[in-house]
Amino acid sequence: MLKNLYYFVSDVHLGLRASDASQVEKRFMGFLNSLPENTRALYLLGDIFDFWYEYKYVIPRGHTRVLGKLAELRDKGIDIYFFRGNHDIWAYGYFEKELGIKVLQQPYVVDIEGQTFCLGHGDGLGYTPLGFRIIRWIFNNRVIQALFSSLHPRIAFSLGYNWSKHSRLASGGKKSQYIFRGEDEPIYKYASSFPEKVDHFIFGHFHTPVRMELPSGGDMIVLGDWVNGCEYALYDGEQLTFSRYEVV
Ligand SMILES: [Mn+2]
Repeated sequence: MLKNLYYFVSDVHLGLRASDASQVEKRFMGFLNSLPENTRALYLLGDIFDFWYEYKYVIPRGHTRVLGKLAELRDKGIDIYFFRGNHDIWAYGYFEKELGIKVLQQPYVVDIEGQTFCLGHGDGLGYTPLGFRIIRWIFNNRVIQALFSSLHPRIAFSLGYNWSKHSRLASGGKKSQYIFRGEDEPIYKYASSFPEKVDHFIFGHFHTPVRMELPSGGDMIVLGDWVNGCEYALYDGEQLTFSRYEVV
């Protein structure tokens, strides 16, 4: 009897303007095509798209192969879960209705075959500086979203792609917006002081592949991105492994 497999990825940043977007899509497609028959679920932990903005009747061009593949995986009975990242907050129902993907809210605590997982994109968990909280409020504000939706897509997407590029290059480093400060990182403190017993925390967002033991005895995986490393986590009902997808 084959084990059920559960995969976790984040920060693919499909459509990224600053690098070769088609290479990122190719790598991610290679990964999706490599998922074995006994895959039970795929968890997409945010920022799968570098900028996703969805209108009532219109979705962004591009990403065709990935969207088709996700639909195919769903049709084969594989569960797919999606967390909005800070680059793809604006998913309003297309993933659920068109692809049958379940959109989840972080922090999402779930028991998978006897072990407890806490999942999310990871931004805004734990201490968040005021500036970021204001941005998060603006991005999640319904009235501002409605105003943004009234812009012509040529303008809206030009703003979106510029924001996305800027946010990535903002605080140092061409590769990532973030420097992960290990145990000083608010997300580590968040996981360490989580009120429930959790075996595994898995987050994205920081573009820094790292696995840390927690004082509680559990552990925390921060996934990397698919522009650089292509990391994924895999749980087989017993072990949780953290690997790099090797392009074949
Ligand atoms: Mn992010």
